[in-house]
Amino acid sequence: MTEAIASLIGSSTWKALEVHAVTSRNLHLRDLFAQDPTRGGRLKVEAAGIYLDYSKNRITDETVKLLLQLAEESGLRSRIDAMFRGDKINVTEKRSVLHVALRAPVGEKILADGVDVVPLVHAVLDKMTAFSNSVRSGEWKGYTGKPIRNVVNIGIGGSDLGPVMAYEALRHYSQRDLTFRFVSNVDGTDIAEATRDLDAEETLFIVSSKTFTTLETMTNAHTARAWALETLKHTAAIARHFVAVSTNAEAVAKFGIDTANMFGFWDWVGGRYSMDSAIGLSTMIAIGPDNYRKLLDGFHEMDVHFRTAPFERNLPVLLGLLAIYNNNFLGAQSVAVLPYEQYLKRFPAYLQQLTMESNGKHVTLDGKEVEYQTGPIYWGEPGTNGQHSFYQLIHQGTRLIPCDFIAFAKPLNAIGRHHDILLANVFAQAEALAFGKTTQQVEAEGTPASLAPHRMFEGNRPSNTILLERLTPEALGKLVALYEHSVFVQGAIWNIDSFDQWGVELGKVLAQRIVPELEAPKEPSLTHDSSTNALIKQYRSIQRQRGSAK
Ligand code: G6Q
Repeated sequence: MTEAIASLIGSSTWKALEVHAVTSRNLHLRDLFAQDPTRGGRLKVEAAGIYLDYSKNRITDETVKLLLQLAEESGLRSRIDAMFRGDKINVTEKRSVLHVALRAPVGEKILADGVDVVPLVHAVLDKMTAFSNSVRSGEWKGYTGKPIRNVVNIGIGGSDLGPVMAYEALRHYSQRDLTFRFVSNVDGTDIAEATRDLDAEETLFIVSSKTFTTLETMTNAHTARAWALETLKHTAAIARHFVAVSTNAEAVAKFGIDTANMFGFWDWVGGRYSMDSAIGLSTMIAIGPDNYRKLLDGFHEMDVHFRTAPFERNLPVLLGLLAIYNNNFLGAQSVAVLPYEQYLKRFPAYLQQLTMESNGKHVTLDGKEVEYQTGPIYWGEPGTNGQHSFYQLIHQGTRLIPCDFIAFAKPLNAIGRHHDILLANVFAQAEALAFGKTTQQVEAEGTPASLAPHRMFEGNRPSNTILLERLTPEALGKLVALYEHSVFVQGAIWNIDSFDQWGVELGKVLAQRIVPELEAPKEPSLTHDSSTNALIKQYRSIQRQRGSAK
């Protein structure tokens, strides 16, 4: 560990950034653009088919210089090398972090515990390919001899958000005579609604769970099993209608799934970094193996860029550093992710897990309380819908909310003027946020002075615009890898473990304790706090009033 990392806020660059942020407090994007007419063309990076315009951030060349210096001093370069080398950078779980190996081409060598994992990855990919082709072609038959028409992925968290997001994002490329559903919530409504109109004889369940012990997924999987058996009657049918994606062969076999139909992955793939592992089986069935390989190629292209591009032209590094500046030096508490692409409707939800589960940490790698803010809150919705909803607060509220606008120059559904109108809106929003509308401008339009404060826009609100050519499988891979690595950059500078998730554990343990208290036939003696005790009693009492109708 370098000295700079040992004391991030004590480092001279951190201090210089603090002073710089204060002295540039009165700078307005209007002035920055007026002073430098080349700014828009200069503060941008184009690489791997992505155009990132970061000129509408409250930054100067000095800010960028200091941020790049911070990256160097924080040892970012050696952190990147350590990840790609397979070092156990997930220190609290003593694991390598090698999602980059999931998209490495044949012939590349990436070691985990001295073993080259690339051939293992490709063996699973080949198995997924054969299976996907057999489902897509109708060759794979259900127990009664009918081909599969419905695929239901059962999983939660990292075993759900990536698959749903990718399916929605790449729906344009999907085999349209197959229906895809995703069940995650332990709320029975989720599985009930997902299965109510399906024919069990034509339905394949993919039980996706790295551990194969997650309460929600196992509960849903058992319910799905019972639902399937109502129609199929014979337990032998399970092997034709259930496959598993897991690292736990023993539990998979115990469930009744033939381990020949289990698709494996490894402990060096974190749940939220697993959408391109076997967890992507539903994606591959939907879009086909060729498109899936293109998705992996997109990821890989961004991996190579991240690993090799100089920091000043490195997309994930710049995106990560700008996020740090907005968060730690301008005090922004959240980031809005605003895709102007309807197919990316689940992208903000996916990013929420990726960013917040990774960087929502309060201690450094060596367990010391951090002295600075870590991961901001990520949220968002597709444009233009959000414009008619929460953008008001971003434009005229009291909080600073940096925005990531994501757009594609070419539409997948070219209908009339729709796409020009869509893109005009995304450019207009970034422009309005940056430049606002002065009181003078408002008054010049004839607005009475009393209304001018309501109608003026302060502007100076930062945003990035990420522009790609078209939403293809490659483009999605690049976009996801861009954010994965930008999360890494931020975590490396904050010196936190971006790859564990202990915060998810406590609730799981407590829920396991309460379940029997809700189900006990006799009044249990409760030893929680008085609020929890009262809630449990109230629940039981309402349940009793309803009699046995659970
Ligand atoms: C992700 C987390 C978490 C995990 C789920 C599902 O990084 O670890 O979201 O993916 O809890 O876990 P299983 O795949 O083991 O069911």
